[in-house]
Formats: sequence, C-alpha cells, structure tokens
Amino acid sequence: MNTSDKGFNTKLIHGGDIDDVFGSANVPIYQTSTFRFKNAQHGADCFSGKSDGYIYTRIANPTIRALEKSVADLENGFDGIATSSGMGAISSVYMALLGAGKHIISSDAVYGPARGILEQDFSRFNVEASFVNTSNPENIIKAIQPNTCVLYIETPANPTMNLTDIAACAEIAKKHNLILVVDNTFSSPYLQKPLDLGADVVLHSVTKFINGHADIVGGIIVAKDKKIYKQIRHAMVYLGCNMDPTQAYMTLRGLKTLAIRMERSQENAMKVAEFLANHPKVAWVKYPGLPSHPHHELAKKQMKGFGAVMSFGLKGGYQAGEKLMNNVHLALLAVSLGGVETLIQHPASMTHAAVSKENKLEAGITDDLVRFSVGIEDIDDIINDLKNGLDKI
Ligand code: LCS
Repeated sequence: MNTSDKGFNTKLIHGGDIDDVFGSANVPIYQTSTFRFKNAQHGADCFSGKSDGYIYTRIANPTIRALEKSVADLENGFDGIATSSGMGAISSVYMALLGAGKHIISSDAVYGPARGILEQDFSRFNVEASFVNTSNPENIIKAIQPNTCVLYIETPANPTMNLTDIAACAEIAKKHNLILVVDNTFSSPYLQKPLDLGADVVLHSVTKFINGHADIVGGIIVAKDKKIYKQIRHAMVYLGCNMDPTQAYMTLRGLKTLAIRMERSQENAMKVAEFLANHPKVAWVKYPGLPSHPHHELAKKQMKGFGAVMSFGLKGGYQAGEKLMNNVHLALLAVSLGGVETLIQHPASMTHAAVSKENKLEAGITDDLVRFSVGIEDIDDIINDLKNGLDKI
C-alpha cells in the first residue's frame, strides 16, 4: 500500500507492505544471499540498471527494502539505506561525504564511537574534525573553515541530553554549503523530523527506539535527495555494512509499535524525572521535559514529545551513582537505550569510556553522570526500584 498520504500510525503498520506472491500479511524474510536471473540478458540488465531486479543481498534485498522505504516515508525523505548497525550508518555517511583534506564539524557530545572513528580512524586519511558545543550555533560558525563540508549533530545528545537547534543549523549549513547530518536516534521519527527542519541526511541506530525490543543491532540512513542518497548507498554497499534480512524483519516488527511505545515510555520518563528532581539525594536531572532543562523551550519547538532518556547526578557523585546502579533490580544495568525495558548505565566508564577524560569533561560527560532509559513497565515499579536503590546510599 502506498502510505505517503496516511497518518503516522497507519504508516507504521502498513508502510512495510510489499506485494508478495502469496499475499502474506507481513513482509516475508527473503533470507537469501543471491537472486536467480531469468536469463543472461536479465542479469546484464540488472547490473546495468535497465532492470530493477534484485541481484545480491549486500546491494539490496526485498525485506530490507521494505524497511528502508518505510522509514524513508516516516522521515519524509527520498529513500533509506539500512545498515548492520548504527555505527555502520555513521561510517557509511562519513565514508560517502568526507575525503582527504576535508573538514567536518561535529557536536562534541555524541555517541562515543561516532567521535572516536573521526579522531582515531578518519584522521589517518587526512580528514580534519572539530568538536564543538553545537547547542550554541555561534560555536559552529566559528569552527567553519574553507574545507568544511559536513555538519554532524546529535540531538538530544548522548548522554548529556543537550539539544541542538536543527533549523538554525540548516540555515548555517545552507549559507556555507555544508551537508547537515542529524543523528535522530534519541527521538525517532515519531518525535522529531530533521529533514522537515532542513537537514540533508538523518540517521538512526535502529537498535534503539525504532526496533525497541533489545533483540537486534541495526542502523538506517535517510537522505533528502537522490544525489546524496546514491553517494551514501554506494559507500554502504562497498563497505559492506548492509543489514541482514532477518534483522530487517525484526526491525519492521518492532517499528509497528513505535508510537505507542514512545508515548508510554515518555509518559513514564516524565514521572521518573519529576521523582528524581524532588529526591533529596539527587543533585541534578537533565530531561528535556523538565522546565529546568536549559533547552526546554527548544525541545517544545522542535520535538513532538520529550523522549524517554535522561541523565542525572547524585549528591554523592560517582560513588553514590555506583551504589545506585548496584542496587536497582528492575532497571537492567546495561548499555543501549530506547527499548521496552528500563536501563541504567554510567557513560564515563561505559559507552563513552574511549573518549579522553579532557574531551569528556569539555563535552559535559562528568563522572557523576548516570544515564537512565525509561521503559514501558508500570511506573510505580520503576519508581519503587529507584527509591529502593537510592535508600541504600
Ligand atoms: N547513535 C547514537 C545516538 C547511539 O546512541 C548509538 C549507540 C549509535 C549511534 C550507534 O549505534 P549501534 O551501532 O550501537 O547500533 N548507543 C549506544 C549506547 O548509548 N549504549 O550502547 C550503544
């Protein structure tokens, strides 16, 4: 079904439909590496582009295409490119858009390896990178060089929960001829649509909210126009970080409930944030839904809701945080986020361990920062779990 004129929930349920031979209600898993050609001419036509038949799963596969088209429709983009992981999406975008002698400006607070791959790997190919606090657009303008070609932002950012004004970045990018890439993992297309705000490329770790069930790792990229889409697809296919058909099937299944999961988890998150903010042992809470968040007004402007992730610090610093993490039982002490289950972790020693101490502090990833991703369990149980953990400190 063509769902381009339908509502968000209808797109979630029917966006992945394909016209398969047996009329199955769900997209089948085409678990095949290769596809038979009708004859030699058909094979040649598939390779030359005269026919759009499938060739080989690293290049394209019907189950994966269903997910790609579905998410592209949700993000209002030209087309999508599914990848083996969120880092596969980021690497493909960097490989496609950067080159020797080029410069990229990135938010300083981004998922650790998204920064690490620029500092440790792309730097070896003479790609320059500047990491700035993109919450203040002035910092971006100051960092622009004649060779800058990409502006990469993550909003809300992992794990500081800082927001960046996407429309303001789009204006800067347009003026200075930069490609604006937005990591939309923390919001999902349900809460935020970067392409509508002027971004050129949006990407996700679908491991998080899009799949939502902590049972696969995956990524996706959606480009606004055909030229950039083709550039990134080429890089993904040549790097070989394609998604697997079963991963795509699992993601399509999780995607169907994205809106209702997000609604429930952000409703819980608001209550958790208020509970923490009023707790005597808590020093600070950063959740875009709290009026105390420095970018609360921006959150109201560019997001449809405040999401389900927050960071906080305890008055007893890291030691108190460590005690809390060891004394919660419903919240799993685990990295990742955006699933139906509540998770707690310590970014400075876990997800962002590879970022240097100096860079962590500059980006606001302090040692006391605990990250909390709120699931869809009963709110009383989540709060009681935190309450019991805090009582042990
Ligand atoms: N972008 C963001 C914002 C992320 O949080 C992550 C992973 C990625 C990209 C990379 O995606 P992946 O390759 O893992 O699918 N964030 C993680 C986290 O905070 N804990 O574990 C992984």
